[in-house]
Amino acid sequence: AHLLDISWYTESMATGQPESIQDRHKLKLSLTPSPVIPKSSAKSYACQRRTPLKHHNLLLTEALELLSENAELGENEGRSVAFRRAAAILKTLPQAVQRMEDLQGLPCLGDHSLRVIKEMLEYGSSQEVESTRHSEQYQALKALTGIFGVGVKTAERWFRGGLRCPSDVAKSEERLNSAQQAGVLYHEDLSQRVSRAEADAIGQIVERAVQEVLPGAQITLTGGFRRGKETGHDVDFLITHPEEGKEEGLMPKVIQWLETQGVLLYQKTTRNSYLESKDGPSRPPHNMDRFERCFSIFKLDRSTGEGGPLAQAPGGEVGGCEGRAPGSELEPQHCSTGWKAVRVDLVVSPYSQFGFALLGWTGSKLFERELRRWAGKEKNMSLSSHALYDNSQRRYLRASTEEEIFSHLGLEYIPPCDRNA
Ligand code: DCT
Ligand code: MG
Repeated sequence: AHLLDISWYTESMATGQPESIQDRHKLKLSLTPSPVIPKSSAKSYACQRRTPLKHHNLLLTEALELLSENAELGENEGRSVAFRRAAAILKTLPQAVQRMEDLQGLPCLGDHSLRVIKEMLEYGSSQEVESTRHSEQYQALKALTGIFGVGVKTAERWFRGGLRCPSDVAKSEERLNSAQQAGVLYHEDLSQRVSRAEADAIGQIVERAVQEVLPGAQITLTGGFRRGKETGHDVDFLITHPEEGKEEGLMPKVIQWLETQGVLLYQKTTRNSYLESKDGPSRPPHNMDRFERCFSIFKLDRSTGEGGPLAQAPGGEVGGCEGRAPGSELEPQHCSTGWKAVRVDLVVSPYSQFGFALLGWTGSKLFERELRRWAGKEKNMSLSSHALYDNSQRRYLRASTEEEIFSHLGLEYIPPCDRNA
C-alpha cells in the first residue's frame, strides 16, 4: 500500500524535477502511520459537504485563498475557482493535514495546489504565496478593489495609471462615480470589519423602517452572519411579506423612511427586473441583481453598534479613530462624532421566491457556485435566487423552504453554519 501511495504522490507532484535524496528521506519519514482522515465525506461538490466556519487547516487555506484572490484580481476566473475549491476541501477535514498522504483520495486538489501545500508542509511557507503577498500589483489591486464601487477593471486601469491606494485615488484627477466617491470618503470605516453587535443594531433599524411602511413584512439577516460569522464586510438583509404582491414598491418607501431618519450616507436602488414568464431561469448564474436591491451605507451610532456605550478616550474622542493618517485627505470628517459608516445590502423578494432568495443570499459564494454547478451538471436543472427549473421535465420546481430546494436537487440538507466553503 505504501508503494502505491508513493506512486500517487510523486505523479501528482509532477514538477518535472527529479526528487532529491532529501525529499525521498522526508517522504519516507512521512510514511510512518498517521491517523487516517476519513475520505467518505470528501464529495467533490462543496454543496455535498459540511464546511464549518472553524476548521483545522487555516494556514493552508489562507495561502490557497490568497492565490485565488490574486487570480481573481488578474481576471483569471478558472484559476481563482480552482484554488478556492482546493481551500474548501481542506476546510472539511477533521484534523490538520500533516503530510501529503493525508490528502490522498481527496477531490479538488490540482497539481498547483498540491505543490503549494507540499511546500508549506515542508518549509512552513510557500515562496509563490509570499512573493504574491508582497507584490506591488497584488497589494495595490487589493487596496483599490477594497474601495466600495471599484471593480477589478477599474482597479487595473488605475494601477496602470500609477495609483496604488485609496489616498492616491482621493488626490488624483480621476472622475469617480457616486458609489466610488462614497467609497473613498468612508473608506476608513468601510475597511473595518462589521461586528455581529453592529449587524444586530442595523437589523433593528431596518426592522423598524420596514414595520413603519409595511406592517407584517419580515426581515432576515443573510450572508456571512447567517452562516455564523462573527464579523463581515457588510450586512445583508432579505425582506419579504407573507401576502404575495404586498412587497411591491416596498424598497423606495423603506429608503425614504431611513433617509428622513438621517440613517443613510449613500444608497443606490435597483428595481426588480425578474419576470418568470419572460426570463426563465436560464440566465447567467451570477446575476444577483434582479431583485429590488439596495446597496447602501448606513450611519451607525457607535454607542448602539458596540452593544453599549463606547469607552471615551481622554479628550472626549471616541475610540476606534486611532491609526487614521493625520492630515490625510481621506481623514473622515466624522472622526470624533461617534458614528461609523457600514455597508448594508437590502434585498426584497416576493414570498413565492423567498426560499430561493434565502438560499442564494446566504452564501458562501463558493457554496452558491457549487449549488448551481451541481444543479446544471448533475441534475439538468437551472438554479437561481428566484427559481429552480427542471430542464428535463420542462417545469419549475416550487419550494418555500431551503430544505425543499436541497431535496429537489437530491442533496442532503446542509444548514447555514456548514455552508462556509
Ligand atoms: N453572493 C453570491 N455570488 C456573488 C455575490 C454574492 O452568491 N457573486 C451571495 C452569497 C453571499 C451573499 O450573496 C452575500 O454576499 P457578500 O456579503 O459578499 O458575502 P458574505 O458571505 O456575506 O461575506 P461578508 O461576511 O464578508 O459580508
Ligand atoms: Mg455579507
